Amino acid sequence: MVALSPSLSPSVSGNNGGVATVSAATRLTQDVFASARHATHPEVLEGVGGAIVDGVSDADIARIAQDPRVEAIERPMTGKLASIETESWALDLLDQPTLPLSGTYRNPVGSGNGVVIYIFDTGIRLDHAEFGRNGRARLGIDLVGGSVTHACQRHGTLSASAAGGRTTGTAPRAALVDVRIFDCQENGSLFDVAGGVNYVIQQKQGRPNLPMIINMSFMFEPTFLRRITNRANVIDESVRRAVANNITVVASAGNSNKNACDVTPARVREAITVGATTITDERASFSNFGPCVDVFAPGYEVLGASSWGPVTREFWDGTSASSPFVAGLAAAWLGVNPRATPSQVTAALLAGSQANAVHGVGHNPLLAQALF
Ligand SMILES: [Ca+2]
Repeated sequence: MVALSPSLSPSVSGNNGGVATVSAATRLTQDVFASARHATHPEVLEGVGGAIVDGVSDADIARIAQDPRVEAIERPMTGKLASIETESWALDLLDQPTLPLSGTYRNPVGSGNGVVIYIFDTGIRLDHAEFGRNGRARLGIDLVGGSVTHACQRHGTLSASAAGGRTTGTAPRAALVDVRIFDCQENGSLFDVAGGVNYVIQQKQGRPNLPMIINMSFMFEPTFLRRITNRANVIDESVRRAVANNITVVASAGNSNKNACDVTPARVREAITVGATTITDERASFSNFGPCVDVFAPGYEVLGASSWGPVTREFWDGTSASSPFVAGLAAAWLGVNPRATPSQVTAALLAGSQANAVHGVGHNPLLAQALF
């Protein structure tokens, strides 16, 4: 990924997208890469002011880095899905401030009706009973391609169910849209994250009054091949673009038992970043932590929809589960307050959370609640 200077790349300086903007960025990209012999067909990434180029040698990178129009060169990355293996004690907990569990769960008012949650993941098994028979879950865009069977990888279906599953999710009336950016082997790229965000922004611009949320249950560790300026990572920038377009973004803290500020999208201030807890309100041992985590939610041995069958459910672990639980809670509130901005959604969610409820956390021991 080569990031071009904003002043020279009109696509990064505003939301004026469209054909003219893309053309200008394309010409600039081709010009910058004219000296790299093997850099063929640079693919301009709309909105982030950069381009993806294959076949660039180290010598070419050194030369391109000298170009004053180039801000940064970023290494292609493979992200990690924020899940591990493994009842729904999780919903039970989310409607009450403290233990012990009551054995019951009351859905929030509206249950996310009228809100769209975009699931950036491995794909959703759309015909699963947890999503109903009436198309509450649908395919938005598949950036991976190939011979797709959305049952090839369970992560996306599990994530979708934590957000909007009929018996397993926090917003069982929300619309769920599959944005497939990870393949069956859990490989995903920062470019596809950016592409997915561009897709959702287009949807928002087409229907500006329709409340939208993106769930990102994954984690990337950003690295730059060469950083000329303090230019942000592509994912950081994509999340900020989404929020600037009035789309709430909820992200998993990640499962590395380390500071969430070291990974993206967890570290992005504009996103709602969610860590994982256990049935005893402890931080899950794998959950990332630190000041970049806004709130915690259940993420250990929680029940979700399984992609292996149309009615199958299974247990799973990870901040990948915690994040869509909170995305669903945000959807429920947004459904009742459809004109709210992402910062208002965040404020409402945090205000509704239970303080000092999570053990083993230095910072922000808030536990998400469906109390609004
Ligand atoms: Ca309960």
